[in-house]
Amino acid sequence: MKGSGRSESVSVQTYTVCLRTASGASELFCAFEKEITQDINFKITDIFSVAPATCPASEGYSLYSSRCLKLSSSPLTYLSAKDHCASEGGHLYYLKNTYLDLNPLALLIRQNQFNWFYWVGADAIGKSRHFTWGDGTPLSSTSELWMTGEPNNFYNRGEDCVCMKNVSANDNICGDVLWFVCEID
Ligand SMILES: [Ca+2]
Repeated sequence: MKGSGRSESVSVQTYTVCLRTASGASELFCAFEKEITQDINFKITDIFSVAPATCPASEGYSLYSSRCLKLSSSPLTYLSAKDHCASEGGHLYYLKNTYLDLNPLALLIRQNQFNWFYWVGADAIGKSRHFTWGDGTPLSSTSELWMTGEPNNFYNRGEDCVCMKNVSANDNICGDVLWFVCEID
């Protein structure tokens, strides 16, 4: 109907558009937009940011710096932990951006007074020691995320899965039974 005639009545629709930043931050940048149907131009009338207000409570997730995270209630192997997060509609936690992703994890660790190894969502299974996060983003062996001396594939025993202690990473054998952190986006 756009531009189809002067005699048309002008209708105004107001709606909200949200964009997730490419870096993976959970904060959404939103804009109210108005569209006047006789005018193909959109007018942005306000810009603001919003964070998710709640997490799916039934699954035990809580907000940590605007991220819906959960520390597991029991330990599992890496692949079982990965499946467990997926069964809840989430994934093992990714740390693709140290600046953005460490703080929510640090909060979770501190608030749960947790001080042991836990799985996050990166591995090199079938990838010849090239670690990637679950969405395919590479985790460089020179990343500042690793503990000093890691990843070391200790005794060449096939340390193809990534666990953390506090907020530093270690390559570890995937069959170890560890706690883990899931995130729901
Ligand atoms: Ca190691």
